[in-house]
Amino acid sequence: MTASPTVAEPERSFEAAIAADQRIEPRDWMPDGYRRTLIRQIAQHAHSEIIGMQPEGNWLTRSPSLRRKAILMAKVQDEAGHGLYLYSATETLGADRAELTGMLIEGRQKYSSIFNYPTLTYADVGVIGWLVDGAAICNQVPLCRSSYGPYARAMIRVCKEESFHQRQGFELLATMMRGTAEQRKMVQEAVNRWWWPALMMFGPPDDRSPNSAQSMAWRIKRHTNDELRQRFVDMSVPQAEALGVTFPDPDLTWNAERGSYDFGDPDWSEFMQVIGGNGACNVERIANRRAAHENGAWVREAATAFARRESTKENA
Ligand code: FAQ
Repeated sequence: MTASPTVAEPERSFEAAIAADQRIEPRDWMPDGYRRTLIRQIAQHAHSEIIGMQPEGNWLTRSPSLRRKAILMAKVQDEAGHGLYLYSATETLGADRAELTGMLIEGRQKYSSIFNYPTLTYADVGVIGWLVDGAAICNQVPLCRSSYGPYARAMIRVCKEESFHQRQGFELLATMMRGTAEQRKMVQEAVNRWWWPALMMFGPPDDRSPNSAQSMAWRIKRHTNDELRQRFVDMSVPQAEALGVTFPDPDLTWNAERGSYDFGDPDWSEFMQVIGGNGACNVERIANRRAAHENGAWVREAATAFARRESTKENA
């Protein structure tokens, strides 16, 4: 990149690092907009992991066997861990975790649309693992190459764990598909309900995505929303065939010329409703998160008091 005489040295170094595909680290100078965009995206991602514990958590007490319960418990705990790494990544940018949680429960920051849909049957647990974690992996593997070091590094472990989640979902569904006609019907109905919301996880179409161009230029995002959505459709169709289920999209057809599947348009007005707070479960999800936050106040106060006492002892 040619250095402009009007651009100050720190900005030049930042632009050169981005152009050379190097990582930006917390101690490096960065434009305010870059910092703000990262805090927005990483905080929304962290909130999604934490709110995302609720739909599957709904089935913890009703898992059909001890094995399934242990697997589901481990998965839900992993999601909590992902939220914590991500909140830590926002702290390296100067954000305050308590403030971010405050913004979530006051509805001033978003979380993924997908977690505002209900989990009606046990097959939903399998479909969330297969399709929702599958979409999350598709979106997050490229984020392992995101330009901001702490975010990119957090994504490596997150993706490894999501990949276990995806396989457990597929294995659960494969087991149900080998079961009774009623179980197969339950799986197909769950796929029908989750397919379109899973496609919406990738965000609005590129021509209606206000943040994509700048995030791509800063190499925070490495692919556009539509590119990743297409990748997800292409990877999911053969998996659906292996399972013996279909997707509820009459326009889904192989396009030999493009070497990809053509597919229909999700209902973007539904997406706007859901991210505007009017999905089936938005109110319940936030009420639960708010209650957990309030019920945990004494734990945070006790931990803070303990840490203060220990540091006084050390300094004495
Ligand atoms: N839901 O201009 P763009 C998981 C918002 S983790 C809600 O395209 P951007 C693990 C967007 O924020 C799932 N809001 O935005 C798990 C923006 O609003 P703002 C979460 C959405 O940021 C599995 C506006 O629309 N993953 O599933 C959504 O460039 C199972 C305009 O959109 C991540 O967060 C949506 N789906 O691209 C856990 C990955 N889409 O802020 C439990 C990291 C868009 O201007 C169980 N994030 N919006 O008011 C990203 O890759 C990006 O932020 C996108 C959106 C691709 C989500």
